[in-house]
Amino acid sequence: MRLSRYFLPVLKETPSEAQIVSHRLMLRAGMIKQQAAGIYSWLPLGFKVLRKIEAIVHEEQIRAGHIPMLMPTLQSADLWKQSGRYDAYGPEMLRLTDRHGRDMLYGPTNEEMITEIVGTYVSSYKALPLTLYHIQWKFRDEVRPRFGVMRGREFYMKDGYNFDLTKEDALHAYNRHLVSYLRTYERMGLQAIPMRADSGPIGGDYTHEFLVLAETGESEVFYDAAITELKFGDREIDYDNREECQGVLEEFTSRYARTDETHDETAFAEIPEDRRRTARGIEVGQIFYFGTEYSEKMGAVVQGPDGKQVPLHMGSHGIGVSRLLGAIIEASHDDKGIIWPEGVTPFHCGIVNLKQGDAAADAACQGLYDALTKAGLEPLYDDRDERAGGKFATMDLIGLPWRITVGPRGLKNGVVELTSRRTGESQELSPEEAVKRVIEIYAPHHDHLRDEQPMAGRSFHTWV
Ligand code: P5A
Repeated sequence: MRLSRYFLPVLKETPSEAQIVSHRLMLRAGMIKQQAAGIYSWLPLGFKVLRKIEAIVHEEQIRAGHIPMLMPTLQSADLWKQSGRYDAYGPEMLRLTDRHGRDMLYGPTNEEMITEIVGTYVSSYKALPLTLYHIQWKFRDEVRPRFGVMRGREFYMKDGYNFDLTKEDALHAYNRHLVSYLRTYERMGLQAIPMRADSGPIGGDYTHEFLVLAETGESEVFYDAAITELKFGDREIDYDNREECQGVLEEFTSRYARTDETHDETAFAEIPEDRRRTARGIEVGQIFYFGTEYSEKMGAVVQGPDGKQVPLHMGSHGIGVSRLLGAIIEASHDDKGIIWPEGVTPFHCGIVNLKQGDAAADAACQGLYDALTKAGLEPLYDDRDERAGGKFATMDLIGLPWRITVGPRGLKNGVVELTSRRTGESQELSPEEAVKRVIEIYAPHHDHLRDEQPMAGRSFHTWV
């Protein structure tokens, strides 16, 4: 993309309504625009990151064997009357009436609808295990929408639902989700710690929240610092292997880590004092196992191996896809702007032309642009006729992790400069070497840069 042809309405002023850094930076970098309290338009740059995050979520869900689908945003109130949550949900539910006077609502979550779907089509245990998910807009009429996309009213969520014959099978689904979530967040450059949580209105005995530590987080958390040493890394997991998934769950939940709702002072006091931490965190996901409550109410009953009719064991699992943009920025920025992790960056590399109109500089920039594009990467070429300082400030603000700077002086010596946004370190390289280096940097994030088939036949079609 050439910046002169893009739509990137960056703001010079710091917007006064934004209280936390991620909200400020998203507004300043021209990623979002507020349309009403807690409701945003996703401008091109923000939309691009949203799609990258969504693509990672899809890939990791599909890797774990979960099946994508799409349910509507509007739901019939009848479903919720059946589960008993129509009244229980209270003023957070946005209720509407259609022209025929039918009660409708904008879905805050989809337990009822998916259970009704599965109840309609699945009649035998032979169709199990089954985990369906979608990524869809939700609406919760929050009392205090704030912090931009972090606590919106309209927000984008991945929500998945498992259907199993037995509690044991459903707990394997729970473990599988925990493992796939660890992998998902790490690919986005985030450490999200699973913490024992309270199940709230969803109900059930088993639940973990995933928290990203950040001073601006809305949740108070208590944990053993040893947990932050754990890394999922690039281990290959066989998601069908129960012991393996259980093992990862045990490893990542072996240390004390709880939200304030489940905090236990006595257990906390047993952690050596130098490892005891009280901090704040951003909840980027939550998983639940809640048994047969919904399946009994919504009629998701199947014939078991012994011919008897049994209600299905269920769980639900959510990732705050739009909230993740805020969480990533809270975890990765400096006083100049955002620093995107390579896994989610909207463009892979900025190209800054120090002297637009200089024949050699223009040609070198175009050459870099073409070479990176041909390799399957997306550069953002600042081809505007602006002074260098302004171009650097924009690149720093929007946070591309790598920048190639091209100027007539360097070109005389056959070099351009490759700069890391994170460390600020620069290297002088020939244009060819710079391209090679950028490809190497992104190779771990893109199958095609490693000459490999993308997850043979299982990759979600991405169009970012
Ligand atoms: C699990 C999936 C559920 O709704 N039902 C289906 C379960 N869980 S949850 O914890 O309530 O939400 C899942 C994740 O969605 C994000 N989230 C939000 N993001 C932005 N603005 C909001 N107002 C908001 N509310 C929830 C969180 O990341 C949460 O973990």
